[in-house]
Amino acid sequence: MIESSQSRTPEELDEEVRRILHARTRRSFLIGGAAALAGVGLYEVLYRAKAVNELQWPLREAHEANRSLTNALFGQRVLAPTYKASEVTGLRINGDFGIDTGLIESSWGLQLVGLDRPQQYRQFMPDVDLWEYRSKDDYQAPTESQEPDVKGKGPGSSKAPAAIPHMQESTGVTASADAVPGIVLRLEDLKKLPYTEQITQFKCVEGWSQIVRWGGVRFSDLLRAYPPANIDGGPPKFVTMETSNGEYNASFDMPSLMHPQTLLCYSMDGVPLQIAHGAPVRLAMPLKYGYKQIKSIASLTFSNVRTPDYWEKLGYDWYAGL
Ligand SMILES: Nc1nc2c(c(=O)[nH]1)N[C@H]1C(S)=C(S)[C@@H](COP(=O)(O)O)O[C@H]1N2
Ligand SMILES: [Mo]
Repeated sequence: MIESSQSRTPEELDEEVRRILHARTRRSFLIGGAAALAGVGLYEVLYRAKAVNELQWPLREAHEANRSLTNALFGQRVLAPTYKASEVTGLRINGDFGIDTGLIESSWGLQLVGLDRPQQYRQFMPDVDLWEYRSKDDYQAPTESQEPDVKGKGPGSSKAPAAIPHMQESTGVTASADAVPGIVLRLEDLKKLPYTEQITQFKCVEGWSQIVRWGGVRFSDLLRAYPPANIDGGPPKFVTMETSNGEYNASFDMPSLMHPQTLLCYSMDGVPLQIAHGAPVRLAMPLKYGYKQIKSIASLTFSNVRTPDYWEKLGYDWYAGL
């Protein structure tokens, strides 16, 4: 199913799969054998094993081994297959953790934390935590007579007041000690970056898959425009993405994000993304399962610390490669 973008033949890849699988099988066999000799069953080994993020370590090890297998074989050299427009099936809606169905999209901003010299950008905020995501659910519609003057919309305007981003003005007031400096990008900022479309298969770990036409910005293009600061003398190793209320999150290694098919999407089928699909911006990452493709992204933090994902904490694989 996976096309190699480099020059190895399918036979050569097969051979490499066999070699790596063979090495792994021998290793698992040795571990199993040692357990048998010790007079305890594998179940017991699992049962006694200390849980690492809710998953007994031997199972976690298997996940990690899968990761090295995937990496060793394909790394970032392969592309997920792409499809024709006529093959698009659309995407069902699945998972609403952290999604505010009443989000006023014009109040949305993407917080970037860990950039190189964030002060150089006009979107700099001394504390990005102060960004306010507004929701229609919180919004009290004014009565006709009390309609306030908002941004030139005088009384009698038939429309609700336009949402105004609540960017705190930097008045020179010293930021508090736990302030998180960064920049906040608006959708318009993302739309200024190169636009990429791709039609790829979306796979949920529950066992369904659909063909989706995504549009947005390659993560690598975002990074070129807004490069991260080095950490400990090198580029950061991980990125954590979160919804505005922190209810859903996912973290990624940098190579997975730099893959040319990793998109920060704001359109589906050529039209703006629906809220339930993660508007204004969600991730599309066709080489990983759906649960890594976080919807309604509000913040993106560069770090050398790998934060546990929403689903990883519940026992799922962190890497989640197909
Ligand atoms: N914020 C958020 N993102 C999320 C989820 C969620 O519950 N909340 N579910 C994940 C899972 S398990 C899947 S399969 C996909 C579903 O995306 P869709 O609703 O656009 O099909 O979103 C992923 N991203
Ligand atoms: Mo999923």
